[in-house]
Amino acid sequence: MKENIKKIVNKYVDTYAFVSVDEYLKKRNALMRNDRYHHANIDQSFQTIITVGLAYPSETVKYKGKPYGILSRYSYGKDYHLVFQEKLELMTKELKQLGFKVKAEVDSMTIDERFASKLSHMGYIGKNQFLIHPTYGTYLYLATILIDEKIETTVDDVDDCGECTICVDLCPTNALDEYFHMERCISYTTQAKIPFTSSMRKPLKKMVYGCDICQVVCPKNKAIDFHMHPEFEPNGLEQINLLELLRMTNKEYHELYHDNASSWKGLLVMKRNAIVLLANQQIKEAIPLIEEQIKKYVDVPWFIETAEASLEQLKRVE
Ligand code: B12
Ligand code: SF4
Ligand code: SF4
Repeated sequence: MKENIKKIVNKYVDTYAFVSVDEYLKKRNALMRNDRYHHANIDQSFQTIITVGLAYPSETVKYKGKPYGILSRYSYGKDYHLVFQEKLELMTKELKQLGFKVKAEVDSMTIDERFASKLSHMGYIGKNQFLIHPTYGTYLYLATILIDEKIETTVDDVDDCGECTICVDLCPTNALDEYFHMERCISYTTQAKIPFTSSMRKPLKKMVYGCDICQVVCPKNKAIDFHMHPEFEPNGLEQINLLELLRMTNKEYHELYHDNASSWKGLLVMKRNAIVLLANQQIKEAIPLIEEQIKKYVDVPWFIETAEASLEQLKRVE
């Protein structure tokens, strides 16, 4: 039966591995962390988690210069949730035809995907917090498939970071010091509806959403650049004129970005980030546009606070 399951999964994803639900629950709950996966709860009838991965390219677009902002590499092209979802549906259908009960998810609300992938020996969790795969490095989207079949697993040796601390040393906000400080991570702040302090604004120079530094600097990613899925290639939306972004309406933004992974928090978050970048890029031409946005979103405190601070900064530029 394992061979039949492997044959199906292998058709749709670039890598996969297995871990028993029992082992996952025991080890995840033993972490004793106060997070949403602690005391993880999975339907008793499921016996195995199939961890699956889709590789995406590491190559980034050439920066056009000011007044542009770039998206993080993982959000180039079509939203990986949509790409994965289609494949998960096809796999689920075929596995169900074999008589299994199946539940497949990407960015699962029930399963900590990196932890499950690590336990399945798909790779190891690096100091940059990524699941690092021996072939695809960190450039791998993850998902999981629960199945009501016990599948024996073979354990391969996995790698580790050793003495390397490059990502920890080069993270611009010290988010990787000792443990992962989510609230310092640029990937988190550029998605969060919170006001930015000056130390949060300062490192935002050309990335308008997310951050790739701890992937780019990682030696485990050396020479890794797989172009296996055309959906994850640049489509022109990954580099944004920040002045145009400020002029955009919700409707215009949605039409352009509805199937891009960066759009899930909405236009206002992107506008807040754009304003911070425009101030750091010293684009004085943005002043009237920022003033207009402040008037328009006067009822949104996290937006106004950040926009006003950036405006002041920009007005001080000689
Ligand atoms: C919420 C979330 C975020 C949040 C918070 C991240 C966080 N706390 O981990 C934010 C917005 C910051 C974020 C950022 C990014 N994310 Co994210 N994110 C998630 C999501 C939806 C849940 C993660 C989560 O809450 N994990 C649980 C918390 C408690 O984990 P944790 O605090 O990191 O602790 C883990 C480790 O530190 C380790 N650990 C800690 N203590 C101990 C102790 C022991 C003894 C052991 C053994 C292990 C261990 O194990 C813990 C469990 O995994 C997952 C999808 C999913 N469902 O898993 C994607 C996911 C992790 N993200 C992903 C990506 C791509 C990113 C970004 C690269 C996006 C970007 N470029 O901007 C950045 C990377 C930042 C970074 N350096 O990690 C990918 C990672 C792929 C990979 N190969 O690893 C995932 C898996 C999405 C996917 N489906 O592909 N993310
Ligand atoms: S994504 Fe950027 S800010 Fe977040 S941990 Fe990595 S280097 Fe630091
Ligand atoms: S940069 Fe070094 S320490 Fe960080 S994840 Fe890569 S190998 Fe590990």
